[in-house]
Amino acid sequence: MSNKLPENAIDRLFLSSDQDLHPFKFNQSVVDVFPDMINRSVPGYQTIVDGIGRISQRFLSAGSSVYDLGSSLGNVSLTIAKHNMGKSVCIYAIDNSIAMVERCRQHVGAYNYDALIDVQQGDITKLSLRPCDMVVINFTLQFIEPAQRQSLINKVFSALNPGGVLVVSEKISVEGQIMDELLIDLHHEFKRDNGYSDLEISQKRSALEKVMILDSFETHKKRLLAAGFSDISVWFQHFNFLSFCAVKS
Ligand code: GEK
Repeated sequence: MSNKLPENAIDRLFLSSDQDLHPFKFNQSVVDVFPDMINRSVPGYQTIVDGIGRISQRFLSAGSSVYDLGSSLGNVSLTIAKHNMGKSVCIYAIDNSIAMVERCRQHVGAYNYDALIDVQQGDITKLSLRPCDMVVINFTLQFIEPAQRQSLINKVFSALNPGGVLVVSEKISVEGQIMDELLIDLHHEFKRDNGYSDLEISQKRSALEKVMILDSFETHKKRLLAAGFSDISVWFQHFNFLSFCAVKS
């Protein structure tokens, strides 16, 4: 089944200058190039996914439940399944893009781990969560309306069992203009080094402007503290891309 997936399709969505620039959507065209897009755009993406698998190993036990919120093609679900073989964990992979969900089902179906990976279409702001030991929001909170972020994190805190962990990865803004500009510039250089042109970089930036709203780490931390998390720590940073853990004590 996996050889039917266009895993090697190159992201050229923002190449031409005469296109109508609509706000960015996770539609079929994005799904078709998603593996290439995320690897060439997000510094450390594979390291983060691998790290999440390793973190999950420390928090999950036999029969644990986990949520992968904004699962896209299921890379987080798969790394959790891979690092928890023999525990029969149950992973709920949720995404609101039907094109993502369909491709995700094909993708996870090509692997043979003992985890149950339940891929469902749903809006993570409306979903009720069952009790669980881990929740991952890998580069998805930034696409949620800022006014809805606190209630989402509160809901995650309530669903986590004591000792459970939330992992959030985000592109961040930095409080301080010089550092903010430096990290943005370094990220654009990363994209140029990965073959994106200046036009592609600026057109993608415009398309994302109203749909991807960045918070600073300070804002993320305040939100986690307000929800009730006490043990919060960054475990990965590459330029303005961050991943952090929050444990429910
Ligand atoms: C990965 N975590 O590969 N409800 C559910 N899904 C949503 C919502 C919502 N309200 N809003 C956006 N999404 C993945 C990468 S991508 C990040 C996550 C990126 C989904 C959206 O459809 C998309 O699949 C995902 O969140 C964001 O580890 O492409 O930069």
